[in-house]
Amino acid sequence: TSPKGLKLVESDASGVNPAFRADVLAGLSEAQKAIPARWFYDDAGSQLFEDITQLPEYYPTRAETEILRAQADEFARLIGPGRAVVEFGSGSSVKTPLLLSAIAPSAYVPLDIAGDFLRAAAAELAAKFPGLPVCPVEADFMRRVELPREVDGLPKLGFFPGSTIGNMVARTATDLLRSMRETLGVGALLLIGMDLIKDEDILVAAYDDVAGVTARFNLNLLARINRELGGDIPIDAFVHEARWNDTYARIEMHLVARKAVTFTVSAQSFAMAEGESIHTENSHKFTRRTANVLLAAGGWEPRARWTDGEGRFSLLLAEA
Ligand code: AVI
Repeated sequence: TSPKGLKLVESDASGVNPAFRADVLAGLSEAQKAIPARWFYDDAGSQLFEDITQLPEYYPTRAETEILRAQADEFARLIGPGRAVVEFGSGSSVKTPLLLSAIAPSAYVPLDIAGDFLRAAAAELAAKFPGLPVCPVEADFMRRVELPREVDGLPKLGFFPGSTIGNMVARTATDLLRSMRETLGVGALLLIGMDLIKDEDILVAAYDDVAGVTARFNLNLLARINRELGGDIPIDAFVHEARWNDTYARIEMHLVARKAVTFTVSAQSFAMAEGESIHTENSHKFTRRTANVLLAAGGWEPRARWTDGEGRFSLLLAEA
């Protein structure tokens, strides 16, 4: 499945997703060409992302899962039983059960824009937790979401693992945190994953693995553009690059042209010089302070924080 609500599934009568076309055409027309990362997640891209989470270099998934296993007693103590857990995204088959087993919630509400993944993940979860009301809601959680009647009056816990917040620039991340607060209400808690700043070599390797899976994930975007938007981008002319941007404390993924290229997408022509890139993803990394500042800007008061044994990744608990 795709991570946390990053998948959009819509198409017009001709089978083209108009939002995808608009983002690609606008992004390729900018001085620094850029395409939003949410378009990575077609079927092939979602599978490649699953493969990334298993790579030796890609530590975030393992580190966050380690925290969820190790801190179950602490979650139970600080969060307590009886909350409605509202997960932003369809949920993961490993992380979500760990949280639910730790805190004994009274309902589980996964929110996702992609209804097919949502229903499949909700059914799997319901089978694992007989007796727990599971109420999936198909919605874009970048805006306030109306929660189902079943959870009216229950205290809420928002869950947003994976450091997907890091794929957003600060302004978008702040807007999302504010929307989450509106969705969950005052007094709600939020358990959110944020990846940490560390040695640049470790970060770059996590986004440029030796097996080349992340390169395939990045290049798959060009294949998707060619297939879905009638493009003729010469994919072989591009190479994957992961760069550390120290100003914004983020890993950036780019697709760099190895030579001068011209191509068309949806009948529009584009030219790129040798060495010019298409910026395809940001993955921001945090410190304890920058994580807290971001939470506070979004209307959330930091309450607790956990890291894995090697201090690579953090899970934060905050209160609205
Ligand atoms: C989904 N997201 C948190 C991943 C990340 O680490 O930023 C996406 C990813 N891109 C390349 N590898 C993983």
